[in-house]
Amino acid sequence: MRPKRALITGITGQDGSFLTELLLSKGYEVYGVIRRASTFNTDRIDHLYADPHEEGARLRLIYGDLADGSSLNKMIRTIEPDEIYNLGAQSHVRVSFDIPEYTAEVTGLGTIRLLEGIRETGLTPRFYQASSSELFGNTTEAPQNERTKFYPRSPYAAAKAYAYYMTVNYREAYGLYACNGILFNHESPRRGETFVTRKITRALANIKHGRQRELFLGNLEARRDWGYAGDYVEAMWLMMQQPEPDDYVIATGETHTVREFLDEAFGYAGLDWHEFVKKDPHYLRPAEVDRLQGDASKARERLGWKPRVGFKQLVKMMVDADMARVKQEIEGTGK
Ligand code: NAP
Ligand code: F7E
Repeated sequence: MRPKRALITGITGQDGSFLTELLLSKGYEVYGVIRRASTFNTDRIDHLYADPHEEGARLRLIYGDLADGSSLNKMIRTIEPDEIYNLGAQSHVRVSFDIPEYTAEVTGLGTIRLLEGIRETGLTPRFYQASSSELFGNTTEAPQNERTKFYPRSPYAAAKAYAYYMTVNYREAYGLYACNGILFNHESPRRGETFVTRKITRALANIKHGRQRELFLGNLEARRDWGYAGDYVEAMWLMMQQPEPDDYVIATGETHTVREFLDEAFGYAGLDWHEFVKKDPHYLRPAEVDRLQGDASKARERLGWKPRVGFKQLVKMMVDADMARVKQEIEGTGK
């Protein structure tokens, strides 16, 4: 029997790298979609990548794009995956206000291109859609669960809402095993540098080592339910192993402000953030999501999933990793 095959879009991103590690550890063959870029963009998965000609190499990277349906169709037809994880997206909420049309194209329509690709081939891979707590947006209900009404507050969230409903629709209309993981914010040392947690821990490490004096931020009062990405990819996999497809909220149940993240991170490094942080309206959003807090009881009961890493541990992990990285850079360059 051949090993299970997974196709992952967004493999070069934070979640793609953790999911690839998990699936390889479970014996899967992993096929990852990468975009052509003018510089290398595979640093998060380079440690996993073996020479494609090497016998037994179980991670393969293929050029494609969520904006290019023909590349996706060809991949599905030739790879014949058992599971498809759609993690690819223009995933930055603030940036989605600057490039709303492109965000809709990739984050929204990219999903329908994959779903149609599956339908046209007549294959029956299981399908995971990376849905987001941003769907809840301006809701007044707390905590949010699978029954909470959506109220998207950005082009990103509106594109994710379209993708969410198309995933449900293909499940109901065509009997596809398709599920939405409605994941609340999840972070790690591999988090993109422009998301607020990583922006803070990276700047903190530079400040501590005398390489930066100021950190410019937007709204410090926003509340998020921050978990650890390594825990959350396990939930993705579990959703894909059930007798029936369904949608699940994945969250820690705790909520903290950006200000509390600053307290925890700078406090851990023995610094007072008030001396370094400056407000910059550039980082405010035309419409903000003020408060998110998830209720993952359904995932706990049906999937047996629960988060292992708590808020303080997550902050420490990210600060330690950025401190180590900056130290290494300084030792390497002498600056
Ligand atoms: P990320 O680090 O920003 O990674 C996004 C990935 O999408 C990258 O691999 C990127 O490739 C790829 N991508 C972008 N445009 C693409 C296109 N046109 N065609 C194909 N691939 C494209 O995001 P993440 O944090 O890992 O999140 C993974 C998914 O979960 C995303 O869909 C995100 O919206 C969603 N989500 C994230 C969170 C969170 O807190 N992290 C929570 C809920 C949902 P390049 O490397 O080439 O740019
Ligand atoms: O912002 C505030 C900002 O960009 C968090 C994506 O993975 O999670 C992520 O979206 C909060 C917001 O994440 C800065 O206004 C203050 O209230 O880290 P973020 P996000 O917008 O919650 C969801 C679940 C996703 O699905 C998305 O893909 O922090 N904030 N000052 C700032 N945010 C940023 N980025 N930069 C600042 O300077």
